[in-house]
This record gives sequence, structure tokens and C-alpha cells, in this order.
Amino acid sequence: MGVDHLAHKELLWKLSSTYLPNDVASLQRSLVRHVEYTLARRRYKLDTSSFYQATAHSVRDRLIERWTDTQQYSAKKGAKKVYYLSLEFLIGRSLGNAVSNLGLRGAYAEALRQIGYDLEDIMSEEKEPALGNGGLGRLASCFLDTLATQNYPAWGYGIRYKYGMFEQRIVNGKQVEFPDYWLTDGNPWEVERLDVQYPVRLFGHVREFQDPDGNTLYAWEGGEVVMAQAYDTPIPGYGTYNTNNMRLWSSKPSHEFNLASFNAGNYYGAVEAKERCESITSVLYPNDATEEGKRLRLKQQYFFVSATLQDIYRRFKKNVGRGSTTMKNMPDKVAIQLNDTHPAIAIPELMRLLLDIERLPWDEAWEITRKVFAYTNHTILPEALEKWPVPMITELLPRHMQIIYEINHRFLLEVQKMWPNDTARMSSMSIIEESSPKMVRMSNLAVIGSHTVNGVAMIHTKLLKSLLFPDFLLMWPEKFINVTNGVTPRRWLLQANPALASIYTGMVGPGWVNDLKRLEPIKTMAQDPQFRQRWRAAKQTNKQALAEWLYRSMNIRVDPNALFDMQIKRIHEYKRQLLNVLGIVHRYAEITQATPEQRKTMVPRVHIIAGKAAPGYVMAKNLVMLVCAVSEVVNSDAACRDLLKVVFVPNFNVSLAEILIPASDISQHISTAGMEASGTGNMKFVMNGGLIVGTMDGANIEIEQAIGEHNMFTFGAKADQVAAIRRKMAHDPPKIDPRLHRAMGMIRAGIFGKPDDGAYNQLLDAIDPRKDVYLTAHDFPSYLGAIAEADAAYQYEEKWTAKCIEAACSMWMFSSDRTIREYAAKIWNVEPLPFRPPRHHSER
Ligand code: 475
Repeated sequence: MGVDHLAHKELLWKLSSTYLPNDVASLQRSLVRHVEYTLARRRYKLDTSSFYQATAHSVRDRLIERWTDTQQYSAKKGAKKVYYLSLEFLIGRSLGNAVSNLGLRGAYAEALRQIGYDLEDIMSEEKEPALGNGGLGRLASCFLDTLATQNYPAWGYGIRYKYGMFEQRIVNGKQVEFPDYWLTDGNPWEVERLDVQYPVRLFGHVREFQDPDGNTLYAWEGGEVVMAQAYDTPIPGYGTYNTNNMRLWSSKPSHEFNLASFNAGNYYGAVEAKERCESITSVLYPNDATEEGKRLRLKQQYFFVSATLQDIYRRFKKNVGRGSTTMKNMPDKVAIQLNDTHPAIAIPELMRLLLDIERLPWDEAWEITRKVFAYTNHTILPEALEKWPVPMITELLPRHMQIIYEINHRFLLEVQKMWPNDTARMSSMSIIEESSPKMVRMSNLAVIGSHTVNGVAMIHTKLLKSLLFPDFLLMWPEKFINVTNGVTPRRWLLQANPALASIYTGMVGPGWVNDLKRLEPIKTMAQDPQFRQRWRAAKQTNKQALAEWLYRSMNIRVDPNALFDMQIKRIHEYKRQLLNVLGIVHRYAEITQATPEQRKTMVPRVHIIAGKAAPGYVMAKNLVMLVCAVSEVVNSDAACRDLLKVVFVPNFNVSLAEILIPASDISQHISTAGMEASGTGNMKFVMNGGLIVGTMDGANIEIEQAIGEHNMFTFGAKADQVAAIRRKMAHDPPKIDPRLHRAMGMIRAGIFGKPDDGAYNQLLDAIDPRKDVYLTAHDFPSYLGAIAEADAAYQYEEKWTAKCIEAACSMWMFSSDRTIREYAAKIWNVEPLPFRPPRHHSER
């Protein structure tokens, strides 16, 4: 009865090493097969939304081949992997990105066209997962795209929130939040890995005991255990076979949980408890850069960190014992990047695994931990720095609290050695803030437990060193480095702006998509009138498309020949959307008072503002109200008809950004100097042939260096002047600019309505020249100066175009490809691991 294992294996191998064909006819067969067998529909006229599902599944099949091959290859090679831990990923839509990265856009478009469907229409059926707030989450997704494109073995880890970023609607002129249940139609891009689940403990107690050698050991026991369920999404690279993985965790009740509570006879109580398990991953916290201190948020952070570390640990342990690998080699195989402090609880969690499970001595465990972690800071705003009450951590994670205290104790001994009896320094560097209740400062923990800490733009890193961590800098000068942010040219040029992309490809071939330096030579073409003409035509195409979109979806008509000015980002006082609105109100006043002669010299403008306000952020919501009210009044005033339109576009997200950015002439990045860590929208706009009105803040500074001062309209106080200006205004209030005075007067007078909650007065009171924290009043005159310069420059069409060309083609360093190469070299010490596809694959 000999079972022929060899024969089975051989047959299996043969069956599974075939690859899907990608010619047009085969793609069509695959589409129809998915309609019939995945959607279970037949011989019906299908709407585009069903055909979206079928197309997505067909593309997914092709992704899966590359994905499983890549993962198997990197496991076999045992290469060092990067793990990017982030509570947020703003991935945007996947279909367009996938067909483009697979090199199958043309084939799918043709396959669909022949059966009566349009790929673009189908793509717009996709609901984007909005699993992030803003810049930090979008950066994480740009990084995943680059990591795959450059063949780095890298995984993203995060949370699969059931409800993503809320949907913003404007109802009676105000922001109203609606739940974003993005999974209604299923999610064809993910694979639920039922074989990848981990238990995660919460609450409970710590038991101390002795091992046979008399060493004291600790075990975390009791409490409740929930399960983390893995959902994987393939992340394809562009122009490579490599396909990485993004693993998101969803919470569900554990088996023990079920048994224990149901056996206790409390049926309803047991069901409620189960519901509570699932609530851990139910909703994304919609606060961008403000810390809320909510217990559920801490649960989310630990839940995701615990599952992730168990997963990484299991993968690494497969190598331990193989050859000479021991736990000490973990840093040779594992690099973990903490995307801000949100996953910083991973530091004591890894310590716990090494101490309590692996039973390593403290020093050994600590050395491993420090070599594994690196931390990126994304903001120096004090209200964003995470702190957790000691009692809360003690209750939820008792063993971690002990470990944090021990880390702190040993760290403070070092401080004491370096600065004997310097209690002030001691208390500012301590992980524990001696307040009541005591608080755990997650940023101090992250700095102490990481080998490298980086800021995200030059000025931000400088401020990080001088304002946030000056003492840590003295202690560990080499720990702090800068890695300026970047954005992926795949989504933000190739996909979002086909008109410009085809000009580039026509000039230098398709290689620029993975190597933006190749655009540099095009700069000289700025002198060629014919080339400028083509460039303008591309911009015009995009503006026309946006104008049509605005008409279709908002019933607003704008003139595509007007200057399109955009400020699209989260609403924040420090980002100063108010400065923009005051500028618009000023322009409105000028228009209504202008003589016919003066009108002729004015530049027709369309002002677009978009962005979400955190639900509890009153000032931000007031601002949204004001923009909507100004737009109502301005757009219905005959005096403005051909000169000014103001549009607030609701529900700003990645897909909307892809429509807006390529159509902009000017974009505004006008934060109070020193407050915007980097900004990444600024990079996207310039790459797409728009110019910036901006302050000397974040990456604006480096962008200006790259594109030249003459190609940027800068204004406002510099970062190193801000503190002195603030100090001075309190006792010596500056005179208010008369134009600002008039604009504020118009708003206060009720020209844009008088909300009964005094919302507008609240906004204006905050820029009183005596307590103008964000320097809005202070910077107003120079802001108007920069806007006027931009208007003047826009009137010389040829020169303007030349500026745009020069700027756009100087942007290579703001590709996330450059950014990731720096992370790889300076922080992770990882190498690309390209997987060469099997021969029969490439032959098809
Ligand atoms: C900066 N988000 C941008 C971008 O580096 C920068 C904070 C707490 C909770 C949830 N979300 C946050 C941020 O702090 C954030 O998005 N920061 C942004 O990171 C990428 O370009 O200047 O504000």
C-alpha cells in the first residue's frame, strides 16, 4: 500500500506552477468567469459596479501569483525585513494602481472596451479605504508603494478599522460627520488569513515566581484574551515582479472568552462581552495631531502591536536554531519602524517577550530591543504628544507598566551619571511625568528604546533636536537624523496626471516613473515655446476635467481659464486656512469696489478649499462654516461673476486629491513657521506643474532650494522669529493692517451671515493682534504681497509656464524612492531583494 508522496508532490507542483495568461482574450475570459463564479451572476446586463467587482477579482488573481512568489522567495532567502508599524494607512483606490503597477492597464482597458465597459468608469466605482487621518497615513502608503517598487522585503502592519475616517458632508453650511462603513460591498483586495490568528491579553495581573536556579521571573496572567485576525493586502511594485504585504488586524472574541462567559450562565453578559472584543478595531480615531487619551485607543494600539510582534517573532523564530542563529540575531533580520509614537508600546512588549517568554537577562533583551526599533516623529505640536495615565496602563497592561518603570529606572541612572543631581533634567527626561495622575510620555519611551529617531524635513529635525529632545541629543548625538518625506510618483503623477505623464514619457521614455532624476533635462525645454504650449495644454486638460467634475458633482460652474488656487488638507489653526479666507474676503471687497478699468487688471480666480475638521475641534468646524458662507455670498454676487469663485469641496480624500492636484496653478502651504513638520501635499502640487504660495516651513524650505527662489511665492515670519514676535505682541500690540481690519469688519458685520453661536467672532477673536498665536494678523500683509506676486506672474503666460516646467522637473528628491533609500541605508540596513519571475511567466 505504498503511498507515493513523491508522485503527489510532483503532480501538485505541476498543477500549481502555471501562471495566468494576460492577453486581451484571456483577460476577458477571466472577467466573465468572475462574473459567473465569484459574483454568481449570469446572462444579466451588469452595471458598472458589478463589473468593478469582477475586474478587481481578475486583477487580484494576477497580484496573488506575484505576491505568493515574492513572499516564498524572501522566506527562503531569510533576508532582513522591514516592518512598518502604523496605526494609519491611507491607501486610496487599488484598481488603477494595481493594473498600472502590473503593466496591464492597456490590456484591461482594451479587454473591457470590447465588451462595452470603460476602465476609468469602472475604477471610479471603487470605494477607497480611508484608514487614516491625513499626512502621516498617506506617507505610510507612499512608503509601501516605494518599498515594493524598489524590491525591499517589507511589510506594513496596521489595523483593519471597520469604520474609517468619517465621511464629511455639508448640511446647512456646516460639517456633519457620517460613518464610513467602507466594507459594505466587500473588499476584493484583501485575503482573510484564517490560519493567522493570535491571542492578545488585556487586564489581568502579574505573578512573580522563582525558577529552579532561584531567578525571579514574571508571568502576566488572567484578564481577558481577544483574538487578532490577519487580513492581508498585496502591495505590488511598479515595473517589478516583487509584491509586498500589508497585514491589518481585526479583533474578535477568543474561544476561551466564549466558553468562560457562556458557562457562567450569564448569556446576555457574555454576548455583550463578545461585542466589546469586536469594538477594539471598530473605528479610527479622527483626531489629526491631537491626543485624546481614550482607553479604547490604548487598547487599539496594544492590540495591534501585540499581534504584530507575535507575528514577526514567529517568523524570526523559524530561523533560530537553524545554523548559528540565536535570539541575538533578531536585529540582523528584523527592522521595525514606529510611525510616530502610536505603536511605541511595542518597545516594552518586545522586552516582555524576550524577558518572560524567552527568559533572556535584561541587558541582553534591552540590547536586542534597541537595535530593532527606530522612531519617526511627525509633529512637535505639544497637544499631539502622546501621554497615557499610569493608572490606565497599570490596569490594562500591568506587566508593561512594570517594564516601563524598569526601563526608566535604568535610564535615569545613566542620566544621573552624566548629570549628577540635576533634578530638572532628570524630571524632563524621565518617561514618567510626575503629574497627578502620573503620565507615561510615549515620545521619551520611543527615543530611549530606539536606535534612531528621525524628523521628516530639515527644519522639523532641527526643531525636534532643539525644542523637544535637547537633553537626549546631548546624551546620544548620533541617534537623531533627518529623512525628508517624499511621495510616490506612481500614484501622484503617472496615475493622477496622465496628460503630464505622457509628455514625460514622450520626452525621456517611461523610466522616469521609477527615477525622477530623469526629468531634470526637461528643464531646458522651458525655453522652448512649442514645449510650453504642450505643457499648458496638459494643464488645461486637467483644469477642464476638474471644472466638469465640479459641475457634475456640485453643480458649480467655474471657468477653466481662471487661476485655480487650492488649499486642501486637514483643517487646523496652525495650517491657517483662516489666513486664506481673510485673503479671499479682501479680494471680494476689492472686486466690489473696483472701477471697470481696475477690473480688467484683476486675475480671475477659482479658490478651492477642502479638508476635514476633527469632530470635536470647534475652531476647525467654525472655519468650515465660514468658508461655506463666503462661497455662498461670493458665488451669487454678480460683481464677482467672471473674477472670483470660492468652492469648499466636501469629503476630501485620496481620490479627490488625485482629481484636484493636477488641476492646480497655485496651492497654499501657509502654516505658521515651525509648525508644519513637513507637508507632503506641497510636493505633489509642484510635481504636477503647480506653484506654491507658502511660508518658510516644513518641506517648503527644501522645495524652494530645489526649484529656485524665483519659482516660489514665499512670505511671513521665519521660524526663528516666531517666539519673539509672540512675546512682543502681548505688551506692545502691533497696529492692525487696514485691509485686514476691513475684511474682519465685513465678517463681523454679518455679510456672510451671523451664526447664533458666534462662530465667526470666535475665529476672529483668536487673531486679535495681542494674542495672535498663529501670527495670522502678523503675516497678513506679507501674505497679500505673495498672492499679488503670484497674480502678477500668472499674467505672463509664457514665463509662468517656464516656471512650472522648471519647478516640476527639479523635484526628484521629493520622490519617496529617495526617501526610502535613505531609510534603508541610514536606519534599517536592508538591501533590495528582487525576485526574478520564472521564465515561462515572462514568455507569456
Ligand atoms: C504632519 N497625525 C505633516 C506628515 O510626515 C507631515 C497624529 C495623532 C493621531 C493621528 N494622526 C496624527 C499626524 O501627526 C500627522 O499626520 N502629521 C503629519 O505627518 C508626514 O508631512 O507635516 O503634520
